[in-house]
Amino acid sequence: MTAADMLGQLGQMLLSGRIEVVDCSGTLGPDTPLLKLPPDFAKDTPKIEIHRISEYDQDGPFWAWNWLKLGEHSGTHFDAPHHWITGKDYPDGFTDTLSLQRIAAPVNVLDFSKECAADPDFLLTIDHVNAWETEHGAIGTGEWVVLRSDWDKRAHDEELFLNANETGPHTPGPTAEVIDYLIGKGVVGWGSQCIGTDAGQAGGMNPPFPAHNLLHKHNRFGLASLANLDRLPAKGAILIAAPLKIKNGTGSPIRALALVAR
Ligand code: 23J
Ligand code: MN
Repeated sequence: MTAADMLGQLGQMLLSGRIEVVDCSGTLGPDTPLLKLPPDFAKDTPKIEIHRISEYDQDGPFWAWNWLKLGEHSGTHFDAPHHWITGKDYPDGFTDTLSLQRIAAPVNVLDFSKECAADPDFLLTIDHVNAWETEHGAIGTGEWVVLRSDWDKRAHDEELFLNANETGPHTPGPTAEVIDYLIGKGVVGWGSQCIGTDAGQAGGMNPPFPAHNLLHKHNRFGLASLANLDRLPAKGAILIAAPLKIKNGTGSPIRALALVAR
């Protein structure tokens, strides 16, 4: 069968619903949880604002439209390599220059939601990934890898989502060793259902924020605040994570789409 035949079949399967488009994004709005940096860093990303321009009124009798105040790293979003100092020199490391061919790829969904429920500081190790690969199959070159923590079920409440106390945020994430291992496998990127790609306590790791540091150093991508990973199979879905084409952008909110066979 030719690629054109297969694409035609894909079209028919989308129309019939045999391939479902699963929404892996959360809602963007004033209540969307946002990262809070330690107070030694003065600037945080601003709260999202949605301002009405008009809604069939004297400012626009026949039309409704809004304008937004929105940080690049807000809600379900994409981290481009230029976001981190280790990835600053890639010409194709910005939202407007990265390769779109890379961002639509098979996705490996590592379900450690039970472990994350039992321990909010759960860290994914190489042993966890190796056990997952033995059960579900090898992670391949160019693929996405996402940690299913079911943290999206907390996203309605910023305090619950950030899960911070006097010792900082307590949310699951990867060890540096896992990120190195996945980079070695050639993955396109790593995704989390928490506020960022790194664990809450990742500032104290070596290197600090290993997902950010290592992924972007190797021109790989990050995805944060992913939703509905509980609706994806361990293997077999296609994830499309397309950032807005922001000029020199370091990241962007995304509408993350997963194509899933039903
Ligand atoms: C800025 C500084 C530190 C971090 C982040 C942003 C993120 O997690 C992000 O949204 O990329 S850790
Ligand atoms: Mn980010």
